[in-house]
Amino acid sequence: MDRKNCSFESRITTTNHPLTRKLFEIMANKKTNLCVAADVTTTEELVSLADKVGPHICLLKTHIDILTNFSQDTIDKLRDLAAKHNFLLFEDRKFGDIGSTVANQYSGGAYKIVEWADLVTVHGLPGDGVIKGLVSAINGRTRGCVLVSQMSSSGALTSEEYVENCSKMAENHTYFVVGFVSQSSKSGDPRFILFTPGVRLGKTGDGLGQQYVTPRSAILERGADIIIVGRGITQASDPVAAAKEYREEAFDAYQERIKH
Ligand code: 5IU
Repeated sequence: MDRKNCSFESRITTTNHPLTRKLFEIMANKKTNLCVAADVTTTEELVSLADKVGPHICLLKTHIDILTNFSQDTIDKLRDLAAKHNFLLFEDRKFGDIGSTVANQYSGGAYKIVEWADLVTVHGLPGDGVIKGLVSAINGRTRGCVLVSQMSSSGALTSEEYVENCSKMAENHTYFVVGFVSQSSKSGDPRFILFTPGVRLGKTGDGLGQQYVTPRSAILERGADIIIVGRGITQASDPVAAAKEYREEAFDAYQERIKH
């Protein structure tokens, strides 16, 4: 069973991870495989954007530390909107330290990420202690991580071997790892979700190393299950219209892929 030929519905039963299952269910029921990267810098903008694009997304990706006015209220509102529109919260923290440190970064500090983010990103670089450290901080909550196995930026140091080793790490920790942030599909394992950033219509880069492909190319050529779109939506003159456009293009490409 190759991941790329399977519907999201049919992949639900391939995994016991409650968040992988939930995400497949949301994608299948809402008919969306769009994740918006909500890279805005105030709570007001974040909450307003999440409410507007909420009906069109399966996942909202945040960089919570770029907010200038973060507070518990930010989290209360985000969680309410996630429940209202049925999407998950995904903090792109890219944990990349020893287990003991990431456990503190996950559960403590100003952001207490473990209390509100369903999913977080993690670098495999430190070895699997990074995963064990995060898991030690969960305390019975339903949480998961996405391993960054390749980056979209030019000159990224993620070699083929690194990508392979991230796949092995994921296979050893399926109780926590939901999938990969990647630019290509190495694993055909239907349990793992492939998230692909660096997606934008009408642009090939941002002048600071970001490299873009279209939603169709991400899904049909690179094997993405979920596309992650930031400025293509947040900086559009009409973010809701843009979200609809990316959503339709991405879901159509997914449907085309599973037909073959
Ligand atoms: N992001 C990437 N590339 C990566 C990883 C994460 O762009 O390889 I891992 C993040 C950075 C930003 C979003 O939050 O995804 C993409 O935003 P734009 O669509 O605005 O470029």
